[in-house]
Amino acid sequence: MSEQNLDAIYYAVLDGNAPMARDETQKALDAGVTAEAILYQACIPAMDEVGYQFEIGEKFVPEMLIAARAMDSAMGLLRPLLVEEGVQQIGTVVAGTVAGDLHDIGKNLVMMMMEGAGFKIVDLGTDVAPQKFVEAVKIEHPDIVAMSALLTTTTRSIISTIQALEEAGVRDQVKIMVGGAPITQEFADKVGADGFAVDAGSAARKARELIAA
Ligand code: B1M
Repeated sequence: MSEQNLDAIYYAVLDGNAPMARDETQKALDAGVTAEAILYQACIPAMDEVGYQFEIGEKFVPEMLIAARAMDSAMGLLRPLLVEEGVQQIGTVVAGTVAGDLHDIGKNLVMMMMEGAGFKIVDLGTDVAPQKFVEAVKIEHPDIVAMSALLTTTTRSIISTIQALEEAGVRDQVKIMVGGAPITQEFADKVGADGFAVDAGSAARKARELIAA
């Protein structure tokens, strides 16, 4: 039964059918499938397939967008289940998708998992200019600045944001975490970030490690 549930969610997200994605997610939860299984075995693989079909010219930007909306409708049900409630706050994270980049699904997942790990999250949204990160650091005094980039071209914005933090004299007050599909450990090391993670679960673990260090 759970395989069938997961397949139905996968195809609902792939086809960009938001009501079906939500209904099938509810059915799967009622059938005892975990929120984590739905996220990692249906929703994320469906978005990967959307990306692949975009690459080979079988899907276009509007279809990516409606798939993202379908995933978001499933996330409406999964979000509260993935975030543990009542966790003691262990630090503050200022998070955003860097300048020029509008992708926010991955960032939102990362924030959700970090929130579940006990962090207060200050979400700056998408297309966040370097100066906006700087201002947020000055106002919020976070432990971590988390930057997400999904486009090869916007990895440059990570570099300019780190430069802006250095120029403002606040770089050493925070740990910097970077992530997103084009980001690697090698890139993180090269730009002088303190942490990198491949997915939302390991991002939350890394954030805890960074503030414990
Ligand atoms: Co875009 N897009 N897109 N897109 N899009 C990609 C990223 C792409 C790989 C598709 C492809 O060609 N296969 C490609 C980038 C190629 C490249 O540069 N290497 C691409 C492109 C080209 C574009 C446009 C340029 C298309 C165009 O207009 N011609 C355009 C750019 C707009 C802009 O940003 N300025 C564009 C637009 C869009 C939409 C707006 C239509 C939509 C985004 C909607 C939204 O986010 N609200 C969209 C989508 C949906 C995608 C794909 C299909 C899915 C992205 C996603 O949500 N994945 C994507 C293909 C793909 O990823 N397979 C694609 C699911 C999500 C859970 O994964 O975001 O990787 P991800 O996040 C993961 C990890 O990366 C990691 O953890 C997350 C959860 O596990 N992670 C971190 C992320 N941030 C982290 C931070 C951390 C640690 C880990 O620490 C701080």
